[in-house]
Amino acid sequence: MPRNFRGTPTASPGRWAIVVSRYNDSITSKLLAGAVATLAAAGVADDAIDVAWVPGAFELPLAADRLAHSGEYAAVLALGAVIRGETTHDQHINRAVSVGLMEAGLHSGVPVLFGVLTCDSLEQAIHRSGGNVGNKGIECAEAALEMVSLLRQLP
Ligand code: INI
Repeated sequence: MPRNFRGTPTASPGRWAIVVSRYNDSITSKLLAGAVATLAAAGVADDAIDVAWVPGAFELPLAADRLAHSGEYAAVLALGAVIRGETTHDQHINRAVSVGLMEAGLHSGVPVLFGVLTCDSLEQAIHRSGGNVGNKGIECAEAALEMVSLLRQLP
């Protein structure tokens, strides 16, 4: 019988960091509320959550990398909302942010979660921040809980 490892969406001991972007803050504040409520529902105490605000999504990886390498956090959740404009600006941001966040996780060994909306319109972002397509902040917190739990089981 193969040995199976599977994380559970329950609170593991430790502190939790959330990096959130101020750009499109009408959206990112909802992602943040969803993430905090999900961690709290899993049993994470309010004062075990630290929130760091950055100007825009492009700045998420640097702050996430610093927090992940600090040794103080079980996981780092990165929340942002990039909305396509008339130019390719969003593509450059999205590529840099997704790679930067992945690298922060791989290099630190701490789960760094990608809770960044990459939308064609504000309407899409509204739907994904507590509207009819869910809330990416909730998903991000659930994935963080599961990954912390999984990594604590893995050899
Ligand atoms: N930052 C975002 O978080 N979302 C966006 O939609 C966005 N757009 O469209 O420009 C955005 N730009 C700012 C960027 O993240 C940096 O803060 C800025 O370029 C300074 O480095």
